Order: sequence, then C-alpha cells, then structure tokens
Amino acid sequence: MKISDIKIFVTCPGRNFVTVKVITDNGLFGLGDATLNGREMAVVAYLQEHVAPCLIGKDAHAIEDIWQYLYKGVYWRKGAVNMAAIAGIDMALWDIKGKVAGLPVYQLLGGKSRKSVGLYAHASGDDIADTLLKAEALMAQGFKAIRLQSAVPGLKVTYGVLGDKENYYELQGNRPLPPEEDWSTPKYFNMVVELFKQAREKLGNDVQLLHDVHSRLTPIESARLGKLLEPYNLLFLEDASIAENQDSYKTIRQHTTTPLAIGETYNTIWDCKDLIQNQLIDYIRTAATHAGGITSLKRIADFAGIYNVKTAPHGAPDLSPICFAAHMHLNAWAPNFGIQEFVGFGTQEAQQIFTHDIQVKDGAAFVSDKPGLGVDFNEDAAALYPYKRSYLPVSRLEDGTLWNW
Ligand code: EZ4
Ligand code: CO
Repeated sequence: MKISDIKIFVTCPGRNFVTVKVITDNGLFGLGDATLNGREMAVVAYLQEHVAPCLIGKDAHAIEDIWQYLYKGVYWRKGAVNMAAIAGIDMALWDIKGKVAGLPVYQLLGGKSRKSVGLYAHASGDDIADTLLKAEALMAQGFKAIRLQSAVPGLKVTYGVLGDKENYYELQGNRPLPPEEDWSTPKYFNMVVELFKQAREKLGNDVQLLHDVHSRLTPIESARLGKLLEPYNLLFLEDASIAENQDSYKTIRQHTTTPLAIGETYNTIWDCKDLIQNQLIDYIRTAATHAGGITSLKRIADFAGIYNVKTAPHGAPDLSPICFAAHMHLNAWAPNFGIQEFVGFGTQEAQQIFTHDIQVKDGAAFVSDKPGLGVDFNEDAAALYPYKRSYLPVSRLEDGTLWNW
C-alpha cells in the first residue's frame, strides 16, 4: 500500500485549520491536523514543497520510518512548522492503518484503559461573579472540572476572556496585524487569588478547578501564586512560567504543592524531558498537532508515566476536530491519562466540515469506534470558507515592554 497523493486544505470556518489528506494507491485516505495558529501558511508551504514530494511512493504502513525520515532525515529537526507538518502526516497514516485493520486507532495503541475520557471546560467571565455564574452553568451540564479565567480589573483585555468578542481569536478585520494587549502582574495577583477564594465559597469542594496563567509570571512569582492558591486545591496550575530553562521549575516546585501543568507549545519530547524526569510537573499538555502526531504523544505518554506525570492534552479551539479525535484515542489508551481540555467542536460551519461521532455526556467524552480516527472532512463545505490571515495577540507591560502573551 503506497502513498499515491497528499493534499493540503486550508479552511476558515471562524478560524483557520490546515488539514492533510494522505491518499493510497488502493483507494484509501487518512486525515491529519497541521494547524499552527497565526503561521498556518508556513506549514502549508512546508508540506507542499518539502514533504509531499518525498513521500509519494512510500509504504503508507511505515509510520515510524516516515516519522524518523521527516525528523532525523531533514537534518534541522524540531521546530513548530516542521513538527506540525510531521503531525499532519503522522495522524493521517494512523487513520489509514486503522481503516486497513478495520479498528479504531485506540485498539492499535493497545486498547482501552478506561470507559470514558474526563474533560475540563472553560468558564471565562468579565468579573469574578460572571465567571462563577458560568462555572455553575457548566456544572449543571455535568462538567466536573472547570478552568476559571476572569478579567483583570485595570487591564483592557485579559487572556481567556472573550469580552465583546464572539469567539476565541476572532478574526481581526481585513488588514489584520497582531492585536496588542497589556499586562500587569500585581493587578493579576489581586484578581486571581480572590477568584479562587470566591470559587470555593460559591462552587463548593467537589468540583475540580484549574487555571491557565499563560506564561505571564517569572518562576518566583509562580511559586508565590502556587502557595497562595494551595487552600483552594487546584487540579493544576497551567503554564505558570515559560520553561525554556526547564530547571527553572525547581524554584516553583520547592515552594508549592499546587500541581503544575505545561507543554501546549512544546514540539518534541526533548522540550519536556527534564521537567518530566525530575518530576517538576504533574501534567504534560503536549498536543498531537504541535508535537509530531500520535507517534510522538504515545512516546511522551509512556515516558511521563514512569515519573508519575499524567497526560492532559491541549484542547484549544485552534486545534481541529481531527486533533481532538487523535487525542481521544490516546486518552482512551494511555494508562497515565489525566484529563482532556474541551471547548466544544467549533462553529456550526466547522461542524459541517469536520464530522465525527464523539459523544460528550456529563463532563466526559466517548471515543469513536469507527476504523481509524473516526473523523470525516467535507471538502466542498471547506471550500466555502477560504483562508483568512489572522494573528494571535502580543502582550506588553504597562510601560511598553514586550511580554509573554
Ligand atoms: O492560547 O491555543 O490552554 N489553552 C491555551 C490556548 C492558547 C492557544 C494559542 O493558539 O492556552 O488558548
Ligand atoms: Co494554555
């Protein structure tokens, strides 16, 4: 079974998605997600010009060899663009292998370790009261774990809070440039500790609470935040600090028992190797789309399991349902699965393009039993929504200094 063609689609049903379709000479195809938010067309060009021509004629069953060929074989290795491209191909090849076997991908990974996959939803409000009302609504829908984000008083915009926007990362007009947002660590501290204090008073102790700092704090500030949040028993504190220096998490770890999660921007196992083997984190959040696909995430999950680190894959709206499906198969299998982030399946338009039978009930999701990944891609519907340039925001301190967004 040889790869006979590779097609790349970019569609924007509310936001951009890059979809890879690998076609075989026996008439099968597989789908993969290669979306890199704000840099989509770099991955498209990379796939079309540099990856696809090398793979035509190769054995579509040789997933591991193709992964190594696109990683070691390019000499340059790693990198967000390269790893998103590998991810798109890798997911598509697992999809094909499942279709050939007549088995869902989780069976190829080793079978199910659990009946359902626990999810956490997002409650994001314009103030603390608004955030907690939204959390109560999610609890009423059956969600047992909720990420709380709330606007920081005194800042124009806050990460994770929609404000007057309709969607996350709403497209920015006809001539988009990265929007600029402001940041103040002291103002944030005043809000965030109060948010979790009031959350426990209002929501009780049974619901699991989470929070995404989005890398705005230095390690010692994260240590202080972890300590201040200890009484409110978070499931995890996400992306407290950037960990380009993986050792820097020792500072946070030494000071707090608040569980720590990181990894959504990581591209390889090497980015989290020290964090995992030194047991500096509790949850690894790498996404199949950004870290080289199912092959990479399986390897990271097994490595993490040795050190009591659980998986908690990224589930943002900029990952397509194909990525979510790939995560679902990994989550069903991984013995050390923790929790899956979940923000729905996108706009109505997106749901007409990406169709699947993943069920969500009482805060848990049920993996598809269809052969392969279990997602279909409607090419005609996708063509109705062409690519639109769009950027993630950049962040600046109040004096203008560029900061981590
Ligand atoms: O900002 O995926 O946990 N979720 C996140 C996301 C990221 C986006 C960036 O493209 O941090 O909302
Ligand atoms: Co995050």
